[in-house]
Amino acid sequence: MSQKLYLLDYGAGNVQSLANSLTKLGHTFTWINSPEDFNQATSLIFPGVGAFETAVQNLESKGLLGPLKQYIQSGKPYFGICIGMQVLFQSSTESPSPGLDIIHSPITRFNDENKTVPHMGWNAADPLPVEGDSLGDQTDPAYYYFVHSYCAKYDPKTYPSAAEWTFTTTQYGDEIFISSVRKENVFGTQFHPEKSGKAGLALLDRWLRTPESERASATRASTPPVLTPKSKHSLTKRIIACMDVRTNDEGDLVVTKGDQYDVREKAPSSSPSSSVKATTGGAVRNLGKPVALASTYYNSGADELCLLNITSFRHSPLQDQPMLAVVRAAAETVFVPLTIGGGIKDTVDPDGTPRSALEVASAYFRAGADKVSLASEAVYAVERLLASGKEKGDGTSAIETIAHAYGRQAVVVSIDPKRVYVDPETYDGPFKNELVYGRPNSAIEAERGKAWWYTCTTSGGRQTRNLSVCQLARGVEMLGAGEILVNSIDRDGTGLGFDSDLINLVKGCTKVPVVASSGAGKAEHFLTVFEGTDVEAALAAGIFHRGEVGIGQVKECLKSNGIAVRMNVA
Ligand code: 1PR
Repeated sequence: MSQKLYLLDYGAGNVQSLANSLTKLGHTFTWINSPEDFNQATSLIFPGVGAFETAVQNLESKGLLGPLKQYIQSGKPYFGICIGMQVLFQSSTESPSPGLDIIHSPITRFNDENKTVPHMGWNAADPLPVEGDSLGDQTDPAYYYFVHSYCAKYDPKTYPSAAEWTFTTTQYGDEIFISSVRKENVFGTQFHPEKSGKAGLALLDRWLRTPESERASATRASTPPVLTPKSKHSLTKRIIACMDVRTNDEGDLVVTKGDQYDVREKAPSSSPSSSVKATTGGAVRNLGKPVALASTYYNSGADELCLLNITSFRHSPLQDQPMLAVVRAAAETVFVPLTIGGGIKDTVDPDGTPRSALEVASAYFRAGADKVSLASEAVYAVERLLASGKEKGDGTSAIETIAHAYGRQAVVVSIDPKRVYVDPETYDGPFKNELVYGRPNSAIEAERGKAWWYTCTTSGGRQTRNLSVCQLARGVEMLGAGEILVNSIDRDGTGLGFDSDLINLVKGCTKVPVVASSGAGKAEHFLTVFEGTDVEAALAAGIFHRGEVGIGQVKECLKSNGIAVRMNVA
């Protein structure tokens, strides 16, 4: 009998990426639309993205939770991804709703005392031996993309049931957790194979090409071993390529790149005098087409991609939004995480239909985005939070509504800070505890002997607010952001290197992962930022777009200096 592959979508999160992966691999599938569809399926994949509670509640409200459990218990092959694996467990401390209790152990939160949470990025999956299982033949651990705050602990003494199911384990900080389960007809991964580049696609393909009878009969080999944490985990530093997208003067959507956020060519002044400085105001720089560049960066080993709609501070309706088409097309060829930013806010369509920020974000997730990034709205939300004097938001901000539905790991806050230089002798303002002092021997002349604090801006640097980066970082974490992208208007496009003072300042205020951005001019700048700060990822735009430095070159430089990166992506 030929395979009838079904996919389960409970309506929250990026399931499009899995669909795109399967199409790329040449597998056909049908979506589960009703409880009856489970009877037709001979294989089922559940790409659970988002938050445990939303997943369980949505499945329940659609009448799919019971049939899902019956399907799994019927012995037909099942592949659960992320939340699709977690629902197999008894419970999750993320949610009062119980899981399916097929594995009698809880899902609990990572300890964030000594590490950032969520666990986000590429980490190794170390196989435990499974007898007679071709999926277990892999000897080298492969790197896969993880993004989660909750996990099943691998601890055979406390959780013997979960250990029995364990197929691979992964270490984050000093915690060892179950990164995939495999028993009889069930396979589940905490990581996202559909977002794990070629290694992930190969894993999906192997499962789908293994005869269904074999997939339905995996057995464990022996008593699960007790594992002790290694001195260092294998989570790699991420290298991200960012594309600033806007319409140029001819009306085409292009990737552009500014110097300190000015994306127009420098037009020489009409004055013949050489003493007159060049002025701005030329054409919008065009560095390529977003979808083609995204595909190039994926193939050259980028660990993540970021697409920013940089003119979204203008009216940015959801209806006929051109960035949605860009995301849809990029997601067909890119199988690493995609972050989309710009315009994630309440808006009104041309026909007068109001669209909430959550609706806008949902449209991007459905198109194939894995994370959305908010800049201006995040500043306004923190300003409201501080004005309220409360320790917690009222649940209505875009950060809160999106994090509630999709999980905080899906919400990035992009900060656009600018330096405010002050006289350290006389400055007595509210940000004196956040002052940064330029090193006397700084290579950047303008910094020597100066002091400054970092203010937040909105609308792509056009409006300066009386809010510091530390206030913003603390505030957005409180509201539910899962990652902070730290740009620098002073360094953007300068090639002078990342602003490590700024990154360390933000890092010191938050427990969520931080991405360093702005100023990369050579491969060694990535090394400097990873050696000089604890940042989890570094992002660049100009040097990649202009072909001055390749992603592979950056990774070679990091690897040869002992920084863990994901190599061998071909
Ligand atoms: O306010 O939520 O609609 O989001 C708008 C988004 O667009 C923000 O994330 C903001 O950073 C971005 N943005 C707005 N205007 C610009 C601009 O350049 N005129 N781009 C802009 C910001 C900064 C980085 C850049 C790095 C690396 N670009 O994304 O890629 O600085 O550059 P480099 O390696 O060449 O130095 P909202």
